[in-house]
Amino acid sequence: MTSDTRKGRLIVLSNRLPKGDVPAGGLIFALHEALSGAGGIWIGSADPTETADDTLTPIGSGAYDRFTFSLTEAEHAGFYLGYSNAVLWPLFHHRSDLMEITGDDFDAYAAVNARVARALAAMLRPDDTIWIHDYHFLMVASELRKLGVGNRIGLFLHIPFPNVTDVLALPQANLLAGWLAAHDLVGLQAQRDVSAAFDVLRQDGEVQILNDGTWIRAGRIFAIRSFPIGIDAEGFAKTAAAAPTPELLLDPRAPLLIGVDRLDYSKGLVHRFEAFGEYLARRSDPHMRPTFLQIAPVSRENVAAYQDIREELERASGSINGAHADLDWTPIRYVRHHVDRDRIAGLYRRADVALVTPLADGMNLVAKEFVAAQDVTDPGVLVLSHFAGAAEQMEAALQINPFDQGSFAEAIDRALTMSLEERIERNDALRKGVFEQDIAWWTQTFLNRLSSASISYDGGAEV
Ligand code: ADQ
Repeated sequence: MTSDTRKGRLIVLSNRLPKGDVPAGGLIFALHEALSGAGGIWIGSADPTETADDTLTPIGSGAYDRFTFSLTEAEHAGFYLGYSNAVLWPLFHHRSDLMEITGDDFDAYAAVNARVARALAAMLRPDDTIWIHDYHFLMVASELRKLGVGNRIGLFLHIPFPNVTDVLALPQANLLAGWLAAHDLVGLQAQRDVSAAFDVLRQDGEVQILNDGTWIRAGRIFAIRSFPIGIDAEGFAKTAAAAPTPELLLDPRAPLLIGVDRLDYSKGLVHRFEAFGEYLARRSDPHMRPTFLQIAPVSRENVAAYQDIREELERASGSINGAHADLDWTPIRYVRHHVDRDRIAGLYRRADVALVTPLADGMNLVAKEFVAAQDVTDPGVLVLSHFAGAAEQMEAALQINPFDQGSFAEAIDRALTMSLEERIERNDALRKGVFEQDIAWWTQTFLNRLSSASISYDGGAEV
């Protein structure tokens, strides 16, 4: 891994930021490390209050300083629950049918983005680098440019990029190219996202592609590339190896499948439950009685589409268990609360199969965590959807189409009956990628690319 070549402070903007101890592993820890290296600032959102203004509130300092920007309850509803999570999130996950478009929500989004930009501009030094995270802040860079800020600005989008026809469903579709072009570097998870972004940019009359593959709009050159996010593979592997055997009240030899997701319609949970039901109905070995443990804590409960998915899932698990359960066997165990990382790591290691089968997902870190957690001498099998960004890197997984229930069910059967030799071969190949392109690799690759004087092109991807 190359070291960070950036000069000056790093300023990170993300909706969430650590308000207390920084958790080991994961994105938050990687950003904490990057900030600790050169010193810098981390800005995130405060809990909503009655009034809001342009000042940033310090919430802690050390190797770097942490601040929050303020927002009112109404802005939280419009900026966060509304435009971010009920417009951009469904749109970028190819679910424009779930968008709840209101002009007020966009106004709140624009106002919060503009306020964050003003607050940021007031503290900037000329050699600071700004790293913006995710869809909550698509307009911050263009607001900063309007204020005359010439600093390097990078954006990393953790979710998929919508295709060109999806984007037409956004009332602000004509503004998107301008928002992107205000950055120096836009990082996306997968090469397919880069292709989608290129298609969208080509629709904009003012954007031109340059010979080196960068883009120019209104005199500004910018680049769009993929930087597939990784995990703290070493740390996670150690946690999994040290985790106590999970208390599942299962026969230790009974096959266990696991799913770990936020409860979100993009994660394909209903399709997954139904495919497992179909597998049970026509499994090759009727004596095999596997248990599928799905951990899916509720998220974004104030957005209507999230209440619907919760009800659908409860119906699906009830009917599958109703059809197949026995006195000593519950085929689906559905846990709706948060489970500690250590226990999740131990469950991954105990599991024979992981079902990571989203309908759309930027990357999906669970796929990588499952691989890192395995015992290399007797590993489990990763069943992975083509629609997770991780599918581009994880070719050795058993890849499936979650919309095709029959072949999905067959893949579950195949995973549960796979030979030790094939499991080891696949796991070794997956492990190599997960350990080489880990979270530290991702942070450094993005920041080095952002700081390099001439952003060059060699195919649109870092891999
Ligand atoms: P998420 O949609 O949150 O992230 P994911 O990548 O799977 O999805 O990350 C979830 C993280 O939370 C994992 O570390 C997982 O272990 C943990 N987690 C999930 N369910 C949990 C549970 N029930 N209990 C405890 N922990 C749980 C977004 C994008 C992804 C992208 C990431 C990072 O949607 O596509 O991979 O950001 O860029």
